[in-house]
Amino acid sequence: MRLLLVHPSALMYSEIFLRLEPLGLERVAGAARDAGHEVRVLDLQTEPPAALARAVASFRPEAVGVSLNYLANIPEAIGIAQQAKRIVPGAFVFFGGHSVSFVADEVLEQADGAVDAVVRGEGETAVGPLLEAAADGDVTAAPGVVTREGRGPAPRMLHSIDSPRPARDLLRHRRRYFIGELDPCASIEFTRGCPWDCSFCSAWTFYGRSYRKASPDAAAEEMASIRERNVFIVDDVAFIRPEHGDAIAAELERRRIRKRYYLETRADVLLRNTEVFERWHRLGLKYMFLGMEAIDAEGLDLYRKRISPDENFRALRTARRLGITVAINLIVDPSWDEERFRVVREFALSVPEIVHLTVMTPYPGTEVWHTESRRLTTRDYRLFDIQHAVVPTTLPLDLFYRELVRTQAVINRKHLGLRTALGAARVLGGNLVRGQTNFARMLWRFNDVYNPRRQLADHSRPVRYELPLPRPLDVGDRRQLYVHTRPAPRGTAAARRDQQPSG
Ligand code: B12
Ligand code: SF4
Repeated sequence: MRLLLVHPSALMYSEIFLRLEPLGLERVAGAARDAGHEVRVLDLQTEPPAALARAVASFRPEAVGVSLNYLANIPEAIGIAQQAKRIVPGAFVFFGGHSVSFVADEVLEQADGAVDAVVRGEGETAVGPLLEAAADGDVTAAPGVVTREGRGPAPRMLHSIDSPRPARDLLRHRRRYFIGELDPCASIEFTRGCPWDCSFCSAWTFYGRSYRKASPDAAAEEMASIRERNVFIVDDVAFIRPEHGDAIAAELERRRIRKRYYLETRADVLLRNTEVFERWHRLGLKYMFLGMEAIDAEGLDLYRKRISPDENFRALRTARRLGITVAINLIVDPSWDEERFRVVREFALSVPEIVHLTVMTPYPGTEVWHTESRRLTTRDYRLFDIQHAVVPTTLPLDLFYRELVRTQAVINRKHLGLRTALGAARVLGGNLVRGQTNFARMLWRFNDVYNPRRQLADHSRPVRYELPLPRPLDVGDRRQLYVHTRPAPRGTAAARRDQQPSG
């Protein structure tokens, strides 16, 4: 089949800091290609919206798949589906990805016939059977598939994440992916899933708390095949198992691969496995993202982070000692008042790290989605981007945004202070010489994008598609939140049920 895979455009607020390759979609493309299909990928993060109509009209795809990791992209994705159907009415249109897996039935209803199916869970195992079934005219029995007729069998999990390889060669503008000064930057996955269970996060519910590791040899082979000098490691928490991080490092050392790396981890993992981070620093690890979430014990307990403020601060000292630059994330609670914002500004100015702020947002697929007692003030998908308040704020909303942007601006200015600006100028010079302008543009765009009036005005846009309301759910039974559940032992009633249509 001719398959066109599409990634929606980037969310404005994230594009300031980074724009990364759509690794999940590339892996789905790799699996479809391995199954013998002719595949093209269109990434609207790096192409203008008009590229979609051109691609559909020239390629005449028989199937169009859209990646929906982000709730905020759902209205745009429905528009993509409608446009594809208008140009090629017979095309089979399907959605897949992290967020849409939690709201599949509702999105199918909202798309009103423009979307034929939604795939829940991992796409590599689903895409082959799905396209085969689509060619036969009935997809209802394909694993992980939801149609307006109901749900097919449970989604299947990849046994090993070593393959398929992401089809990186199908992306046309690889030089447009970057994160901060790592420009251009590719992405890679060493592990999949997270064993923790933070209440605001859906990484663990998507994979049913499972955790899989790529083999060190396959990880190093893939790294060797990456042309970019910079690599973002997408794992939710890097190097939970130090022996795995060490084994990959050993393979990279053996192959003499040197790149510059950016990764995400937890403070307790950094403290426990400091040696492996030290070794990776020697290999080129430059930046690390630590989801600290809160600066006090009360906040950390609230998010069930299972970590103490002391561990967080010790981790920062450790990273500084290793010479790794840290970006910290803090969750802004809509209940914050001016005093709370002031305390956070003071904290941000007192540490040398880069500080990011994200607004606490209950998402489908998270525990807080079902337990958060504050009512939603909006159900506009586009505002669920963790830069908008979607539950009542203690401050009037305009003041909340003023304080939020003021805090972000203070932090931004800190990073553009004289010493940093000189450092940035050096990096910029190097990047511009190599023709990389992503980082330069990002530095000057802050005030265009972060603007309290604009953020407030976003709440008054006409709303066409609304997020469904949370269903009451007993979160005592975790499996109810999962997209993937680990396969039940063979021969049991649960195993037989897994093979049956679930809708
Ligand atoms: C890397 C990453 C990013 C990258 C995105 C790179 C890109 N363009 O894809 C960056 C850093 C830019 C990013 C930004 C944001 N992210 Co992010 N991100 C992740 C992260 C850590 C890993 C994603 C990844 O690459 N995984 C590896 C690949 C192989 O898996 P995958 O993408 O999920 O793809 C698989 C399936 O989803 C599915 N699939 C995917 N696409 C398709 C398409 C089809 C057709 C099919 C059939 C299947 C399918 O199959 C794939 C293979 O199994 C996830 C957490 C997670 N564990 O998933 C959060 C996550 C997806 N991000 C999240 C959020 C909130 C954001 C931001 C809004 C805010 C922020 N500051 O983080 C921004 C907005 C991005 C935007 N739209 O512009 C949330 C999503 C919440 C939600 N419900 O919307 C997550 C779940 C983190 C979390 N724990 O809450 N993110
Ligand atoms: S926030 Fe991080 S540690 Fe917590 S469940 Fe999500 S990915 Fe895991």
